[in-house]
Amino acid sequence: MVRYAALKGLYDLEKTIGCGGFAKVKLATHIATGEKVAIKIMEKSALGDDLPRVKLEIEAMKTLLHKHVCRLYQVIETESHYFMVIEYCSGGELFDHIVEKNRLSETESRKFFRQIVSAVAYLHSLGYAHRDLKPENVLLDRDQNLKLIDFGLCAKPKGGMQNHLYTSCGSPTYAAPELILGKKYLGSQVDIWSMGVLLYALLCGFLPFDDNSIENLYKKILNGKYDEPSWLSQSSQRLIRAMLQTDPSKRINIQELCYHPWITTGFLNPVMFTKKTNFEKDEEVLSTMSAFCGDFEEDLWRQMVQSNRTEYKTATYLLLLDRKRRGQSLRISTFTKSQFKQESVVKEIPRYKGGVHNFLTKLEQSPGIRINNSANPETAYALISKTPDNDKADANNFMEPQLPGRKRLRSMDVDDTSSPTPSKKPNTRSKQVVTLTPSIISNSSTKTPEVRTRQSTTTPGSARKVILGLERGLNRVRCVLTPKRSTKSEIVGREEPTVLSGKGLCNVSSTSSKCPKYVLSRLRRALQHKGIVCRQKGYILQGETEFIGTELKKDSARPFSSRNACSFELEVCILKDVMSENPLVGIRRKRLKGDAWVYRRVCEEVLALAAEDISIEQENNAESKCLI
Ligand code: 6BB
Repeated sequence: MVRYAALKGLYDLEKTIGCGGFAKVKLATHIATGEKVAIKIMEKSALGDDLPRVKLEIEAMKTLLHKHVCRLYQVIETESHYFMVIEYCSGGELFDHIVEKNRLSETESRKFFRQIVSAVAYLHSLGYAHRDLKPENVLLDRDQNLKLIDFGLCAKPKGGMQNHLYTSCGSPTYAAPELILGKKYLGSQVDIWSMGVLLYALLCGFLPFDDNSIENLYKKILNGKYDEPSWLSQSSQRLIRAMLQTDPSKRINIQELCYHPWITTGFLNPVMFTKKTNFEKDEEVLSTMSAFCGDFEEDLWRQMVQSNRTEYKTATYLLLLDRKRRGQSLRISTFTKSQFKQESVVKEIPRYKGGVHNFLTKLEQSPGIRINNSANPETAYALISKTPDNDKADANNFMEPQLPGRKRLRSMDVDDTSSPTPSKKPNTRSKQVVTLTPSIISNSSTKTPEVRTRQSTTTPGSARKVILGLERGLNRVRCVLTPKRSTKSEIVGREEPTVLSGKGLCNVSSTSSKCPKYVLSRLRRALQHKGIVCRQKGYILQGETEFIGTELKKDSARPFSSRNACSFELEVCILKDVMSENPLVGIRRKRLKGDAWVYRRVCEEVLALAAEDISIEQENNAESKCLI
């Protein structure tokens, strides 16, 4: 694993959750608070012409403070890297939530869509256009609230949002006609179009404009014609039509959207937001930090405001603020005391050549290792009145300062399952529950020709039932099972398949076969049949579809991504269900890179093809062929 000196003592890095272009996103623990964060890591040497875009992304995320925009806690710039420490969203992508449910009800769609409208109205009010709005860029937090991510393509037109932009970028399926035509366009108007596609995807479970050929996809978008499935209410249809107007001047604008009857139904009030850009001053959090690091509250506050999200202290303050909002105790690990001291000593903030604060300069002055200062009389114990709770906290090197006369928040977090122990081994196998059923698109009236063919001709009903029926069964039992993976599962290229149960059963389709090797061979055959190159590691097949998309590159911005490129993993595993005695053989899927909808379609097709074979095996009662 790559170790980054700049993060040492501050963040414990865990697994990679996203990777693309020049950036990767890793899960991490903020050591001082024990809170989970996401860290976007960008290597400067790989940025090239994209450097101004990264700077804009950082500037935007520093400015934007909204409940439904993923919060930036800290930026660390070193000579070689940028590290953006961002809010953790344990619920994963909205995209997976849609796939899991096939499509969302109007009520749930409205709840989510109001949050998106609120975030986008806020961005626009501050002069920013997102330009890459899609369900993959909307994450869910632990409370099922949406958070917008990826401001890597955002724009802040000089002179305000009424000024035109010229760069074609974003994802083709969400791109407005004026973008495809390469015309000048207004950022606010292309965002509204993408939101129309997004709302359609929420309510329908598929895209309004879709095609394997990028040329046909563009034709469909320019034509502006899409199917309106029968389950869409009149009001939903009207709103989608207002957003998917090919003529941008006729498209609904963000103010009208906030007040649209579909948006206000059941809520009475329109979507609203406050235009703030400064985080609030919370005396309790400040005094907790002041008690911990010995700085005066006012000095601390000034440092945090002036340093503009470059300090570890600011990240700690913001994470403690989040804990307080959730009703959790304010605690700081004594392990990090030396880091805070270091920041207090450096009064003049050193600046890196490029103008962004250089955190490494300070780290080079520090010992660079985590020191347990709990024995120091100035530190933890002088500030904490000893209680059984505090003893417990000390065991984890966390302190919960208690100042005289100050009301203390709950001392123990009943619902706090994240480990506050910095040294504790992270859970490297957390997954989201996603059910990918071959039937998703069969309900739709907007099937692509290819999908229609597969369903009507290539996949016999029995084969589809083999996967589909069992998946439904899995949905039922998923919640009551205990998460458990066999220890062998961590071994790469293992000889035995991974055993999954409970929470591990997400993104998993069950099969009717009892023989993992047989399923593996059928999967390999299906991938081969589809012309997908794959690599095998034990029971894992890694497939990659080729890049055949057209790229529209203008200026220095990221072009439309190649439409058909995606890489993914299919793993044959054993499904253990406490409700039934017999284990099943399942297929777990995971998107590694590329377009989410392409991934979904490829998986559907490969699984359907493999299911055909498996159902034949079942009919022939061919379990005895298990030694293939
Ligand atoms: C972020 C995140 C924040 O993720 C691949 C790209 C925040 C991701 C997260 C999660 C799942 C589980 C736990 C945490 C800012 N920018 C990008 C981010 C990008 C990846 C999202 C998932 N798909 N929390 N999480 F997504």
